[in-house]
Amino acid sequence: MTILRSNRLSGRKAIAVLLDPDKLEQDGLINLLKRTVAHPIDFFLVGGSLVTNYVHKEVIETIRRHTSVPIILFPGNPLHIEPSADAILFLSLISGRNPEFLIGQHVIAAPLLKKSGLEILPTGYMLVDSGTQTTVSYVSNTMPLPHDKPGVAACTAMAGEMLGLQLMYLDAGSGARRPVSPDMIAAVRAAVDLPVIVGGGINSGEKAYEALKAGADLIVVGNGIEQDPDLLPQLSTVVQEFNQSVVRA
Ligand code: 1GP
Repeated sequence: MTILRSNRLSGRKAIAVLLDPDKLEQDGLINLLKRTVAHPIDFFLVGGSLVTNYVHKEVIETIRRHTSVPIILFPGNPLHIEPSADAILFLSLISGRNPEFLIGQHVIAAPLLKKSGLEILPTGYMLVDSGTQTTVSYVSNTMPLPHDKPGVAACTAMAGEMLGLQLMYLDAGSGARRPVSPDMIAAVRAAVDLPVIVGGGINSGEKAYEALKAGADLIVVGNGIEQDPDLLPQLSTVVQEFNQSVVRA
């Protein structure tokens, strides 16, 4: 995923659509995949905190049949490793203080990942309070970063970068009522030289624009597109417009 690093340097923006294998229904997925031809995206993220079916492989096969968009796993735990994807976000939950999600699960996953052939993307994962408790905060038994403390997020990201993490992911949580604030995105962007991923509650073109303008290099959208497939063209256009201005500059 060197593209993410070169995007960070060039100022180009990217969008990923998050597919939660638990919520997918085959016809809806195929329609969405077909629409990404006319309304391009950069990545599919596949995963969720709780996955209750053995469908990762099937979902990945379906994506491959219809598009050539790279597929990145967004795992909730080592059970979600599926070698047929392209890459995996190797998440260290640095907003929390639960050793299981900072290093414990990683030890369990490491030998399988080594054999998998997946590209490993060491990622500092920061949950940000969105007003209600999220599944991932509950399952990981961690407290999210306070919504209005961009300085704490910036210091957390700096420490993550110093530890060698290569991507930073600010996540307000799936279906968050309020996304990560532009102030926090800007503070993290200024604090590290790494690509910054932002997700959770981005369910309109305006929110996508705000996140990108504040400094997100990659936005992740799940629920918004699940609930309204017509959001895809809007979001794809917002990203393309940003990138046209980069080319012009
Ligand atoms: C959640 O960042 C992702 O982990 C996406 O969130 O489903 O709210 O878009 P949404």
